[in-house]
Amino acid sequence: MPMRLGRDVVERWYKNPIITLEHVPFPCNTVFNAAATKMGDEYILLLRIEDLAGRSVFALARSDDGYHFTVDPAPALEPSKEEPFRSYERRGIEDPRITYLEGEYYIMYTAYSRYGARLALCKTNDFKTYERLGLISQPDNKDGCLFPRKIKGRYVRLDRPYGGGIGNIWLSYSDDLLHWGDSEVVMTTRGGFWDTDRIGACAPPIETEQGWLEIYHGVKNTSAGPIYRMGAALLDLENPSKVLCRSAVPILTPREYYERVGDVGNVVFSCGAILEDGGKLKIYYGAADTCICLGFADVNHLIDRCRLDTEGADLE
Ligand code: BMA
Repeated sequence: MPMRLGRDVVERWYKNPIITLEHVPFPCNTVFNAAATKMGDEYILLLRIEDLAGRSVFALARSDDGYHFTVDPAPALEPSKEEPFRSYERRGIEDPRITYLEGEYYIMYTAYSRYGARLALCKTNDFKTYERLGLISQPDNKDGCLFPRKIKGRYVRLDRPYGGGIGNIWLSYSDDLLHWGDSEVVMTTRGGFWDTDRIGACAPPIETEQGWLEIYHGVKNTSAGPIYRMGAALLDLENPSKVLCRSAVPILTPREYYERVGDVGNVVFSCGAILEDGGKLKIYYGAADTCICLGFADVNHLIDRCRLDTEGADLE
């Protein structure tokens, strides 16, 4: 097992951060939590950008190598001016996740308003024009992401309803991507662990022969505020509400200055990862709600980590 003691499983790129305010060609406060995908050979990040007024919008960044990105001159998506979206996006659109499904890029994001956070869905096939499809949850729900294929004939999503004051990861099914049900809890917080207070999906699930690999974030509240870390779990391919194994230790924890210090310190928060040939993952993550970073992990190594940690562990 090539895990080095005291190190994170995810390896940071030595040139982190990869996108900061200086890369954004229009005035804004911060750039963080980006969705990631590839369109042909082009790497695409949909960045969450908080404007000077404090409201989040999305902007596109493009790259031909996955390391060096150029941000488009204007936002790609802003809070809608048309109902029914207008009422529910007035405080911004946040934390997008992109899933390539049946020939289209679906973007699930958090619509934020005085009524709370709820999930919304939009699609594009060229990252030039976008079609909002619907508001697909009630509040309070966030961290939604679509699986990249139907399972047993239905679409599936992970999400994070806030029930009983606890944020756990749930799963729901749909026939049309707009109406969701048959909801079940998938993973819960673990008392005393690094993910003791809240958890939520990061990147959309990645299909492997062994199961769906899900990278998720976990929160531990401390006397100095929350710490956001990342972990991994493997879900059953045909019954994804079944957790096969789960990392006991975080795969990434805030340690570097750019993860410790920013608008919200001690945060690593991913909304997207890209699987490269050979099983290497490029994980894009927001650091301290202030910049975007890149980390690498081998898919099999992450799965080994989950399996090793689960042997003998008491998973709630
Ligand atoms: C979560 C989300 C993320 C953010 C994190 C840390 O609730 O709002 O967008 O990165 O808090 O502030």
